[in-house]
Amino acid sequence: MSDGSLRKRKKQTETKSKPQNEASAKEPHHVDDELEIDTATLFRYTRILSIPILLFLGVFLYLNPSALSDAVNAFFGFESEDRFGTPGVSGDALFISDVEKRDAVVEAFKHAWRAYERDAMGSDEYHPISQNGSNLTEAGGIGYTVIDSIDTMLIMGLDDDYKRARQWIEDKLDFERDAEFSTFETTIRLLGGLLSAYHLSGNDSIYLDRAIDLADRILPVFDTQSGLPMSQVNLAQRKGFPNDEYPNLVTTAEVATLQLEFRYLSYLTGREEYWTKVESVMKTIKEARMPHGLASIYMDVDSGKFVPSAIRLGSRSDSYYEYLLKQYIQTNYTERVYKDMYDDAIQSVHTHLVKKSPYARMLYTSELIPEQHPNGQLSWRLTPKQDHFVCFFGGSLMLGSTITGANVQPVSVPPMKTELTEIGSRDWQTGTALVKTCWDTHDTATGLAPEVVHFRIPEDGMDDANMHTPVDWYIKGARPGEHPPYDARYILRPETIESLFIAFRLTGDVKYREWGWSIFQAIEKHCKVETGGYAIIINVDEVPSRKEDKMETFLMSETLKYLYLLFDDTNTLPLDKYVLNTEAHPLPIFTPNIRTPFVGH
Ligand code: DMJ
Repeated sequence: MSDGSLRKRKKQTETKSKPQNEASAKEPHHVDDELEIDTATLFRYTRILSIPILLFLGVFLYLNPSALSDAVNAFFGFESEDRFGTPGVSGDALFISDVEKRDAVVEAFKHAWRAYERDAMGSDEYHPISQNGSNLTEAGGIGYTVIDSIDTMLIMGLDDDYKRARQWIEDKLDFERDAEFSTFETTIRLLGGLLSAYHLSGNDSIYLDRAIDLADRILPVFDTQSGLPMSQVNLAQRKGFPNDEYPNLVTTAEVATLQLEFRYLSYLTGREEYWTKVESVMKTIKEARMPHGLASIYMDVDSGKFVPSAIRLGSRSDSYYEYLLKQYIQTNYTERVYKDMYDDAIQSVHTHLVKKSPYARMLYTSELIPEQHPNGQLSWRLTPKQDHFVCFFGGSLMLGSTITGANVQPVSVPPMKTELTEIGSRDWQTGTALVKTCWDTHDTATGLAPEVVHFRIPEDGMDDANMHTPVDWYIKGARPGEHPPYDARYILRPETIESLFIAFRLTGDVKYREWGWSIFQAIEKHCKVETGGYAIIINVDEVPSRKEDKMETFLMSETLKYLYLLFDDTNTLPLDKYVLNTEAHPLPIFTPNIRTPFVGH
């Protein structure tokens, strides 16, 4: 813009000077006089013009008191007094796609999808090194990869790939499989994927028909004493089964992360049972509230109570927190009960789990591990362990603060401090700090973050262990020259990138794009399989990296989708119109047309 106005100004000067030169050719002795007159005229005009300009500026600053300080802060990169973050740098980037980077992400998606299509079309999972597919059970595939990827193709505008994938769904998809599948995974990846494809394709009925077929096969899992769903479902028998590993128990994330999908299906079909079954789970969870307000990772499927087990934001409870907020958003903020449950849970997280590392003061969330004493008493041991899963939480907190913690709607980008309540402001700051921590855990040899990190605490005994004492965080059990522990791997997970996408949308701060780009490049460098696809790496601190022969389906449904959205402009899937399920399948926000018993007033 400034180039254009400079060019314009130069042109005006040239046009003006022309008659002057003509005049001076005729009357060379009056050149100085004319110049003096011109200068005087110019001075007079400037004085006249300056009055309305100053008036205009005065009114503008009166109406936008922070405009001047914002400009200064943006120039020097200071945090504004009135706002969170540094607008200006920021704001403009929001509406401009970074086309080159966005297209690079599309190329990566094509590299993944087309290899899968070439070697394993229709198989549930893909193994890029052996160029093979495999199914989750011996009963045959259920379209795990195809359905999880199809909305990303629609969003990226990959029409030909999309048509072939749709054709596969029309011709080959079959849920009549006599085997047990995870209730949670089948819902978030398949039901979520089908519903999203239905909406994004402009209501192509094939997806809704398949979604209804699948949901009806899953519904019997809710037929338990407590109404909490069983972990496994046999799709052909239409029957729920417990998990072999922990019969009678269900995980909190699994039971509390089915709601967005079944509620949207209920909205589309008018069938209340989809709604009431998943809503009754939330009612059970609300009634089971423990005194500290936190959720353990396991619940008893008969009693509907929490059982003493780890408390954390990571695996087996992560998306419980995510869906509390998203259920409130999904129904257009009409169900107050979810706001209350969310605020209550987040307060407890702040009270009990949010901690800082000793040196760089990195903010993280700890775990609480229950310990049963011989006298029967239960105590909780704080463990400074943070799963990669937790990295969804920074972005989620930021989003929550602009909704449940806002005084006005919508808040500015980034929010003005006066627009957030005290709680909202706390969540915003915790959220941005957690996003930064997750980014900082990419400080590894590959630039990729491990599956699990531990933070230093005074009593960890690490100082005596060896010469290379970690400063703030470390990968537990990782020793040079030895086989890496499970925690050291990067399995193409999306959580940090998901938070970067949300943080960018809410702030417009380009640093989130820069961090995302750096992670994308690391994936390209260390996980890409030249013949096609991407693979897990078993140690983020080892270069060249060693790969494992698996490409998780969430690479195409989440990781690459979030990267694409990070570099695209805000018109694609605006956050005030869509809520993304935990597998990054976008579902539209709607106002519910049924009134249910669980209104929570
Ligand atoms: C995804 O399947 C979902 O995001 C789920 O909620 C947990 N995490 C994996 C990806 O890491």
